[in-house]
Amino acid sequence: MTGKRIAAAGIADIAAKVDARARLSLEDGVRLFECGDLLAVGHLANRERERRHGKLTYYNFNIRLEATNVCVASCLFCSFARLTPDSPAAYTLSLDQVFEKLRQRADQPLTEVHVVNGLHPDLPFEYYSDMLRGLKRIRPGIHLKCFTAVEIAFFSDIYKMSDREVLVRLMEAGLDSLPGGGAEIFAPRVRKKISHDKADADRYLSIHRIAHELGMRTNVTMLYGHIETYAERVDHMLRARALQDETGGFQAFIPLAFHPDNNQMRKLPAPTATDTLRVHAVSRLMLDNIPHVKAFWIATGVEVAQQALWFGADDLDGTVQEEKIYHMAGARTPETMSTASIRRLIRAAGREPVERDTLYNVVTGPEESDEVRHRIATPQALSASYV
Ligand code: V47
Repeated sequence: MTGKRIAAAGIADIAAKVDARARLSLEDGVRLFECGDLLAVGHLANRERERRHGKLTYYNFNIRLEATNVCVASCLFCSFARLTPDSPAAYTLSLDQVFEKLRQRADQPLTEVHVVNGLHPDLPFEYYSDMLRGLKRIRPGIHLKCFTAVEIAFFSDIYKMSDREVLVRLMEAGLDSLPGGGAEIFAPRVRKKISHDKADADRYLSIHRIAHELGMRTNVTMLYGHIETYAERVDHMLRARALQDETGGFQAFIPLAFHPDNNQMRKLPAPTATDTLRVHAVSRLMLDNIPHVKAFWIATGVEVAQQALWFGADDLDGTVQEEKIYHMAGARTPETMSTASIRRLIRAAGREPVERDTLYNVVTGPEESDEVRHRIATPQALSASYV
């Protein structure tokens, strides 16, 4: 793309800042959202993506476990939560049922278990610590990325511990990192409306700060496409960037597209594909200190996730294998993708697939044949997967 087109798009000064490795401001971020030429914004983001990662695109071999959907919080965007244990469709798995989900995957070369739950008012702390211990007993080498900062805050409040104490005790039980969920939009105007009764932005960020101090890596998400303004999106990114300046502990920024089915914001339209591409691009440009931007294919849709690999994203998350939060909110993506399908989609987008573990160590590079690592995947697992 020529400098002429960037200039015609009105973002030549922002391009010059990016080239000079100067930081973009709130106003720059808003202008990138308002810019009429999406491809010009995407071009700048892609340059930054390629400067960091070339053509490489990361994914991992993981499973998602949602042990309970009972949740005392009443977030307007949520289609997953049930307020009380006796609400219709409320569920809480026994620890044996949780363990069985991992045992069933004994034949798969998984590297990560990602656990997210509702805020259940009646379970003992041991439910969570024994869950971690049991998962590690079944697969000692597996990385446990469990419990959002919002869950950690809830544990501190109901079990009467400090946030640090909760994190230390869960780490002793096997916790390896925190996922990025629960961030939503940090700006108080939005947060008060869409999720007024859970940890606020300062608490979320403080828990991530403590996790980083304790040596854990974490992710940070942003739920977009509902009532937030462009300035509130950029403000969210800047708050994540500021904490990253302090700690360096965030690995990935993950924009999460709002899904409107079966929740209290169902009258709102879902964000469009172009908005999704732009959010990934602006994230890449604003977050100069966070190494990875993830296009979570469950949330964006598979096809848009592929395009996002040219708009700043360098990661697609993983095989996932069972997903409730998005599918209860109307996602039409499959619930799982085989690693062979993920690698094929990445190659079809003109990128090079790299299987990583949670900490971005390379498990399988682009050059290795798909059969090498996945020959032990069962035929059932492959035929149940996407395409
Ligand atoms: O915090 C809930 C979001 C998050 C809806 O860290 C919704 O690697 C859209 O955080 N429409 C949980 N989004 C998922 C999450 C995540 C996903 C992938 C990777 C990682 C990671 C973390 O899902 C919640 C909330 O922000 N969410 N309901 C909805 N209707």
